[in-house]
Amino acid sequence: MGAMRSALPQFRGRLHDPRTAVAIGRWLGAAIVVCFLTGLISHVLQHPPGWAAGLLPTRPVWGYRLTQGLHVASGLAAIVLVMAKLWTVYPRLFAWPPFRSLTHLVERLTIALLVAATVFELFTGLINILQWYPWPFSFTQAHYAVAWIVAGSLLLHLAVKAPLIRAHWRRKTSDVDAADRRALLAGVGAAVGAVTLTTVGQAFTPLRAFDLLAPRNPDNATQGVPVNRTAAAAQVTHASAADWALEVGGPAPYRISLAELTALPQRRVRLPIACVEGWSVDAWWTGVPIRDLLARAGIPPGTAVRVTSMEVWGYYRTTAMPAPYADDPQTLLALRLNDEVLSLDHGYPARIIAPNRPGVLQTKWVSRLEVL
Ligand SMILES: Nc1nc2c(c(=O)[nH]1)N[C@H]1C(S)=C(S)[C@@H](COP(=O)(O)O)O[C@H]1N2
Ligand SMILES: [Mo]
Repeated sequence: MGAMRSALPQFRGRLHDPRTAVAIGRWLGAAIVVCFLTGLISHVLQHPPGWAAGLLPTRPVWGYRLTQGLHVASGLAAIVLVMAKLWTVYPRLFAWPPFRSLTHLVERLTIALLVAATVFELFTGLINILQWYPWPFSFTQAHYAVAWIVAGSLLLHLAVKAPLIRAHWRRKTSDVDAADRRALLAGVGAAVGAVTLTTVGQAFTPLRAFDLLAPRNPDNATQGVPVNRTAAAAQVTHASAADWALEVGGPAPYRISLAELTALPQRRVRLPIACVEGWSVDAWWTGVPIRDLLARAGIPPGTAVRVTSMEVWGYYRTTAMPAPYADDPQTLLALRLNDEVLSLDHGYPARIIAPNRPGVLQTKWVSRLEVL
């Protein structure tokens, strides 16, 4: 035992202390809470449980833009904060003996779980906003499930450490390391600020000029809007769009050509595309309200519909549109974007645009609407 102990590294740095861990932990905890709650909102909007589908709010129209912008921003900030927090506490990895009692062992294992789950969430989230999917599992399912492990193990961690957190919540006037600690915290704060400032412009467009690190530059876009899935990737071509007609299934099903759709009363609305990956831009959309198209097929208000795309293959070839969106006068089968005919990449001949909805559900190249 003695030999083992002397073989372990010694740590003399004074900021590996509980007060520093608590000071950074407060910010990290806040980032994780914001990230968890906004992630939950995103999950419910994308996969509403049956009873909730009819209750999804379509206002404010920028709601998802805000919550998903916060989700990605708080997740990116948490990467910096986790690194600082782990630096503060890592000497404890070398504590000897590794555990003093069964409770102490359980406590250490829950911390291991918390760290592993948090690192998994931040890493998969970061790679996802870079649109890189190197793993065999479904990102959304795994990211959602592990979020609950983070939440559970964080609650346990806070409960176990409550006395320590309480004891170190306030700065002690007698603290000799206060100046060093202030410098460390200022550095961590500056790093979080730098990461936020250089990425948040992807959703919060007034800061667009500083958006140096976010993977998508909103200026590098057609018709003023970035493109996630291109027509080429979806195997939609101008030739396949040429003999296009929209099919609407219902009690009185019908087919309608692009020329006929264009001749129907149009509505022009300003709505954001708010991608799950955190970028977002406002645009003008012009088209026919979905509820008018459904009414022509004899579909009553309050009906959920299935939207199908001409896309040959893809996770979002068909999407479900709950009744609140189908009924909303701002939900359009859009034919124009920023006053131009939709480009093929933006969904020509026709796409969905609905208020307060994740971008993945704003189906492009729509070919069919029907009762779900
Ligand atoms: N048919 C279809 N529509 C789709 C997608 C898709 O993969 N297939 N991707 C969605 C995603 S993830 C986003 S963010 C928006 C982006 O729309 P834009 O390319 O016009 O900006 O389109 C959505 N519509
Ligand atoms: Mo997206």
